[in-house]
Amino acid sequence: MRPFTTETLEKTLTEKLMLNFSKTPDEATDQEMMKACALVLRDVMAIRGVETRKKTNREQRKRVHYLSMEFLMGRSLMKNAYNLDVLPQLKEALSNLGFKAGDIFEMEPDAALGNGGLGRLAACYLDSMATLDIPATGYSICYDLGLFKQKIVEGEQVELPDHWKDLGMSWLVPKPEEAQEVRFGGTLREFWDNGRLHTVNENATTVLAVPCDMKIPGFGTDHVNTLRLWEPRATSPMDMSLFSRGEYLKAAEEEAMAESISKVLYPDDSHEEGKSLRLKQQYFFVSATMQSITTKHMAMYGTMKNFHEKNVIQINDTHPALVIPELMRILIDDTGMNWDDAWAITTQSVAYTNHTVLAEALERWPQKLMEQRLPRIWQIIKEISARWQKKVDEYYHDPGKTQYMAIVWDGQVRMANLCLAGSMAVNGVSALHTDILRNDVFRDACQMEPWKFKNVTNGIDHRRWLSEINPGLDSLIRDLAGGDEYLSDAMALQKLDSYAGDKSVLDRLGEIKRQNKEAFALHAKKTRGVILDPNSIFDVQVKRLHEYKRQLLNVLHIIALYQRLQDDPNAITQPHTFLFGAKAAPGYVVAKRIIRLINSLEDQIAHDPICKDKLQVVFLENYRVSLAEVLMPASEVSQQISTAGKEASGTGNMKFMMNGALTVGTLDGANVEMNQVLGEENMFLFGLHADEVQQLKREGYVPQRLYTQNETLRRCVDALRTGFRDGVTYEDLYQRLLFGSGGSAADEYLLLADFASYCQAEQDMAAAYMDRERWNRMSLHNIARSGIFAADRSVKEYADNIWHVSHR
Ligand code: 26W
Repeated sequence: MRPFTTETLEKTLTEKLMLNFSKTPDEATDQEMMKACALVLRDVMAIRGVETRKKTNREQRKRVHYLSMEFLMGRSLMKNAYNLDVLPQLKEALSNLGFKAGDIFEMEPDAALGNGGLGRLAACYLDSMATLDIPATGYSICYDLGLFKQKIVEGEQVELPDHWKDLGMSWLVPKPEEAQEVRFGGTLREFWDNGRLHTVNENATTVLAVPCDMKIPGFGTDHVNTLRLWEPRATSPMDMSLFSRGEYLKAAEEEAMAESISKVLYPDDSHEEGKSLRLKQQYFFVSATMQSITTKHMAMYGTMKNFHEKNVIQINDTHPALVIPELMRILIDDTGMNWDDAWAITTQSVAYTNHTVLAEALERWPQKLMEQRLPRIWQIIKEISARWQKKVDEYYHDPGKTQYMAIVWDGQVRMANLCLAGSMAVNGVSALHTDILRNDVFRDACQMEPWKFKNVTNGIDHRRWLSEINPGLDSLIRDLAGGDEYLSDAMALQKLDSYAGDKSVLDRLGEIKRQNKEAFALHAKKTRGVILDPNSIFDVQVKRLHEYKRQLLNVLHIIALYQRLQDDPNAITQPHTFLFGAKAAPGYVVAKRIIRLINSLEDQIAHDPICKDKLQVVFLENYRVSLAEVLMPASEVSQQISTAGKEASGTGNMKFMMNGALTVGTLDGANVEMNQVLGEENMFLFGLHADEVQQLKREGYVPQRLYTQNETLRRCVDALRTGFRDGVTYEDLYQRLLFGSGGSAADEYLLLADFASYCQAEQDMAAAYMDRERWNRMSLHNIARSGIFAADRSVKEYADNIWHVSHR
């Protein structure tokens, strides 16, 4: 049911402004209006949230608890208005009150409580879980600062703090009455009572965890779920007795210690950090979450024996893996259960999703740190480890396997192995990735317990990533594919396929893209002062900067094009704009150098008259959810060019596809499944396959040989050494490709091996672009067949095959 008409919305907004800011609409600022909108929608969601909870309780339904260190939510105003079915009414009401809806939406900061794919996936799944009427709660930390804001200063990335809460807080409701105490450090005391050994954690430092709840409305339903973000507080805020004894510095210190836990989001998505603060963050949110879940369960059922029947704990990578020992601790220490019963319940409650096979991203914690910071948890992990080791040993009788599968080994706790032991399900995020888990990374665990291993290919919220951000395309789809059916059934997009021969439809599709390109060009001019040419191909690579994602391969190809233009100014007939957007982890030196390089190249090409109206490179500063929302509808080429076997799935690839961009890509992650629905003829594939990559590495890969043999390649790579007109040279990147550096092998990610094949794919793509009708047809097929990449499909698979919860 639509909660407002334009008129009632106008009235309610006016009241809100009055009550909260003592202002009438004509006095209110855009900021105040944005807050008023948030508060008004929040009220509706609060009411529906209560109904949802009551219904769930009445029906005693199983609940999903989705734990993630990251939720990359982006903006919520337009999204919530959309899901509550009041978006047109809100726009009209704002306009009637003298505001521009677009300006109000622009006021909202992104809630960037995440790095990249893993965090955005969590946000998309929240939307689908609510839409499918699944009783689900997300849990994370209420970081004070989101992911850093990126500024480019003289070509280099500079990180600035992201104070998202100033305005972003409007969506959050603190629930101090549901606070939990989390204990760190201290000592253990054991004693016998009633024939049972008890363990108590004494002299621990306690930190209070206060939930801040954000409501998540579903689409086409009144179901409303919650994202619960934990905020740490010192247990005794500013102890007054300390004050009177003149020890207020100590009191302040305690408060600062507690609050440091939620200061920042770790900005690294590729390297395991091993820092004590991160361990504190993990245990803080995991312990608060488990206590909150079990307390509610006990209140409702009065027993923990049926916990696994009524709850499922989904963990987003290993970051929340401490739920396993934490649930054990609660079951054993707080409810007096024996080990075996507690283990049976735990291992039927927890499910683990893996999101990366990069060795350097697999979390390991120093045993010492665990022991000091979390003595009881460490004790439980030791016991889990010992029992798991025994099981493995009895199965394999192979010391090599025992070592590989060990949870505690060589002074370290390996979180992935803890998850394999303690979960009922382990899943990869694309068919290829799951194959690699089954046959390679987790091979031994999979042979021992094959039933645990599942695949759930990722998906995206197509209502946000298509309907909401691309109104032109949305209206074409409504005209061709049976109205708004596709919003709740993304497979309905398939109906577009039957228009492949309809010239007028293809023209309209081309026109929509053209308009989106113009809108993006306007945006780029306003925000960055760059002039884009809407007649050129918009060829886009946006994602975190990492060597395995091979932004550098893209750069090498652009250098090749540039050099070709030098030799023959008529070599390019089709103008080409290469757009990049990427944040580098602040400590990832090579990634930052690649950003510097892209900016040097942008500058070089911009100042070369030969390139005018032919070639342009643009580095888009501060890539984030809200920038992606204007960029995706305008994109024509999607660069998905990771070394095969390295990108677990990719989800940007799906956003491009849904908005009609064509993919230039390797057979990696979900590109493989895109290829299955599209065929070779609707994308531009290139490069080594995952097995060929492995084979080449085994045989011994010598990039210098390719460098010597391939003249074009040699000239590009040499250009790194020579540098550009800004006087910056890239000898370091040159060395890294040809000889390796910093402990990494020469051309670790096989750029040189895939170079020739990549250039060919780009050439085929540019040729296809010249035939507008053919291009638009390919684009139509991409949109039509993107339905399987809707998050609704993924979440249904989790619900049916892993969670065993009912859904709409
Ligand atoms: C410990 C540091 C750290 C932090 C985050 C290591 C690894 C991560 C994530 C697992 C990285 C990540 O975001 N992975 C991405 O997850 C997406 C959603 O499944 C996939 O689509 C991407 O392919 C994968 O790189």
